[in-house]
Amino acid sequence: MVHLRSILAALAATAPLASAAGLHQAAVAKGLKYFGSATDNGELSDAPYLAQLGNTNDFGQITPGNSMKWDATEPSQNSFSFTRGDVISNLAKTNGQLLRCHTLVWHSQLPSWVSSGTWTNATLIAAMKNHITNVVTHYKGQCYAWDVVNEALNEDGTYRTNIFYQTIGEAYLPIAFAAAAAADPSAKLYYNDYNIEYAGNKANGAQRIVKLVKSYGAKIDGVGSQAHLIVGSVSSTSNLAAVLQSFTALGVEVAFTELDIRMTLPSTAALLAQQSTDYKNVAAACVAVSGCVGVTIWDWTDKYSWVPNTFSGQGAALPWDENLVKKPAYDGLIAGLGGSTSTSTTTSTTLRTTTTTTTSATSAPTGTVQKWGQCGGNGWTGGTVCVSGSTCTKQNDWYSQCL
Ligand code: 9MR
Repeated sequence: MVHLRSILAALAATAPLASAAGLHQAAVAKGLKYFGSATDNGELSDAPYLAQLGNTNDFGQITPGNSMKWDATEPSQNSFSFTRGDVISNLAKTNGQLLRCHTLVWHSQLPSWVSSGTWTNATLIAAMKNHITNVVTHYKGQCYAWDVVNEALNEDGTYRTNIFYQTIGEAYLPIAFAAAAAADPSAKLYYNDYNIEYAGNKANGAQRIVKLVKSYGAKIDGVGSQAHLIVGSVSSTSNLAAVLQSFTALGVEVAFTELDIRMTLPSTAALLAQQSTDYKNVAAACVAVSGCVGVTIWDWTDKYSWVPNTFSGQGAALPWDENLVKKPAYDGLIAGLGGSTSTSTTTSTTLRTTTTTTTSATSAPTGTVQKWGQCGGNGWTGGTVCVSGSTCTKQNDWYSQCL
């Protein structure tokens, strides 16, 4: 893996600039499997939205935001509905994109027949296995990965109290993974959670889950770090990478699975510039870790972000604005993925904004690199001179950072 990543990076360094014309292309040039986006049925009647979602220069992978969840797929016991999920799996096929399937066991968007049912250990295990077996079998061979269990942890790293934990205990996790593996042996099976981007109790809890599943002899292939982040509060690339490495050290791959970086509205040039830097740091962290396979943003335009509905007064969390116009965050992602922002301009569609006053916040490929920015590493073609007050510091063969 390490060798493949460095070979790909070396190839990318000598490849024509056009090889990094978009987010997915830049990601693949660095040895990642994909850059992708969440989406769902309600948005697909929006023609300009659909066109950009299918732009595989930017998106080589999609995730259904809602339509494969338990309430959508098994609204009443043993009665399955795959209509809306199939729309997304078929779209992935039509577009030639990888599909991340989301999610099998979660306390939320759980129909009340499960959450408020009367269960014994045996009956809930049977119902959970029946759900997993039916859904995973239906999509067998189509999912690059399944988020098997989602958000099982409290912030302090203890298990969240949900119907599964209350009734079955922690064994529900390995039982779920084993059922998914039996139904589709080729899908990568992930534990997925938020606030595990930073070292601490919750990230430790996710590591404990990886070990637990393995200790039962069940298969777990990955940890999904959702990365619902806040502008100005995103840690450095090296810190983000170190946490990813704490998972890969356990023999699993990692991905940023639901990335968005929200701000308190209204958005300003300064906030957009900071957001661009934050996006760059997240993307660069995935590039820096050989077991990090991809980055998925939780939809690509502010028009369809979940953030304003959940966090009052916050939003503007995605790299495209509500008018489907690219924000500085797009160039930040390209820079973090080691691509060329100038190339993205030459190949951009009409969705691209023509002027922006805030791009100076993203490190120009050959200019001075800001503090925390990438300044070297195998395949790096960007700037190598740090702004005064910071020094280019090697983190690993693929990543040096102005610190
Ligand atoms: O994007 C999803 C949104 O449309 C739903 O209203 C919401 C309901 O909980 O779920 C959103 O997706 C969540 C994902 O499934 C798990 N991690 C948190 C995401 C944002 O809430």
